[in-house]
Amino acid sequence: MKLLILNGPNLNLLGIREPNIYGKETYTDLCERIRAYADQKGIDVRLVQSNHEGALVDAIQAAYFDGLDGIVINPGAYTHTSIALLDAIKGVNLPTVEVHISDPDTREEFRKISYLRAACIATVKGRGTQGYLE
Ligand code: CA2
Repeated sequence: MKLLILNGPNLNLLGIREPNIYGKETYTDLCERIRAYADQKGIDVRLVQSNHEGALVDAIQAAYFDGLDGIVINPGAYTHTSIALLDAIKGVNLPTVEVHISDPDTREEFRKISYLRAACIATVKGRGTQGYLE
């Protein structure tokens, strides 16, 4: 099994700012932890982070064209704005899980809407970076 683990804007800043919300682990630490866990499970992972909406769409499409089996996505703030990412996930029809480190439903009003949720088979939120492994 091969999965795309896709992270959106500013998630490369993990561990650098706002540790009270997003924890102390850096993006590099997170990637290493995901890779080690996936190795144990015999899962091959493609780890991608981008601050650009179009690059995230390209990564979703590449997962489809390259025959990957599913997607784990933390779309960052594009969660709350991006019909393009919703359409990309619907378009490739790969099983996709939405992950949020924090629980956006308990934060500001504008974080309560997820455009992507409708296209995802599950949402994991508020579990810290452990949520990626779940
Ligand atoms: O809780 C999550 O994982 C979010 O997807 C994170 C997004 C936020 O816009 C969503 O509402 C919820 C923000 C990611 C930014 O990450 C940072 C990490 C460290 C320092 C600054 C930003």
